[in-house]
Amino acid sequence: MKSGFVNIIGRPNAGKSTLMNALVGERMSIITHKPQTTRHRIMGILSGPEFQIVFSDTPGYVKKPSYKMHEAMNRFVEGTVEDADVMLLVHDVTEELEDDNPVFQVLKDCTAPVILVLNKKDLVQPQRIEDVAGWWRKRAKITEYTGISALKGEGTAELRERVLSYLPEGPAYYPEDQLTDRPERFFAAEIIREKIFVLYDDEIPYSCEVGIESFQETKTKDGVPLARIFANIYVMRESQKAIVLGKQGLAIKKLGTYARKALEDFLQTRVYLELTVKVRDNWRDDDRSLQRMGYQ
Ligand SMILES: Nc1nc2c(ncn2[C@@H]2O[C@H](COP(=O)(O)OP(=O)(O)OP(=O)(O)O)[C@@H](O)[C@H]2O)c(=O)[nH]1
Ligand SMILES: [Mg+2]
Repeated sequence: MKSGFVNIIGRPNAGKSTLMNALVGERMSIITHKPQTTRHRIMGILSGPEFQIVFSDTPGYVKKPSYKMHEAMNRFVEGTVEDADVMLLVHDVTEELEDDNPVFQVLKDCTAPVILVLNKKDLVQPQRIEDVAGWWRKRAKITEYTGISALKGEGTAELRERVLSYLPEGPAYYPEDQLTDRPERFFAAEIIREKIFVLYDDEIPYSCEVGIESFQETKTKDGVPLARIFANIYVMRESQKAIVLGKQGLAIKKLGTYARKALEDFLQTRVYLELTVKVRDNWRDDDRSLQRMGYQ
């Protein structure tokens, strides 16, 4: 039996969550085209007859934290260095190469093997992969590299094999059927947040947090299973509340419909969803709020 912890880090939007979902084979972490989608460390557990890999998806490492939530996100990433058996450093090959990439700093303290995962190879010529790999190898301690497309699932099975080859002998840390360390309501909140990222522009996605007020599994009058979910959307200011609600409540109605459908898909049951928008003054910079929201 082989087992271990495999931590996925990189800059925002590199494709870390897409990769974790592909490696685990489940839709777990939310994915959007906007950077800074993931805000927490989220485990995805892959168990086989002779192995267990505990992946961690992490927030994109923010170069210049603008508020305390960013600092918390960066701390989640820094914490992954300590407990990694293998590091997956994900880099988007379409991105410019930055000599001041803040991920270098994180990697300096890393003693685990680092696999450089050059993602989005579907968007570039093969030579670009070699060039980018060469650039990284001059600047960081890279054990090996591979070009993949997490989106298309190209190279992900091979990557899983490479990861396994580095894992030590060890027991399964979690029951075989456990997929993650997070409860269902965490994912319910994440799914609502994903739809906020998709439907709203500018600063709104970055100003919202979702909290599940209650989550009840019941039945309809006809005995059909039904999840009743009451969720709060926290914004930072009154003016943002007006935007989230929209004219005559149209925007939040659309959000509710999108989120309910996604929740029904995820939970495989009918869902009744009620969304309430609340102002929690400048929550991104407020220690107490951040603590209640699980950032500290
Ligand atoms: N073309 C292409 N797009 C990809 C690939 N992998 C991910 N993407 C896209 O890149 C965007 C970001 O993907 P995510 O998985 O959310 O990236 P992330 O690194 O988790 O981002 P943060 O959570 O914001 O740090 C999404 O629009 C994905 O569909 C890939 O292999 N090819
Ligand atoms: Mg992510």
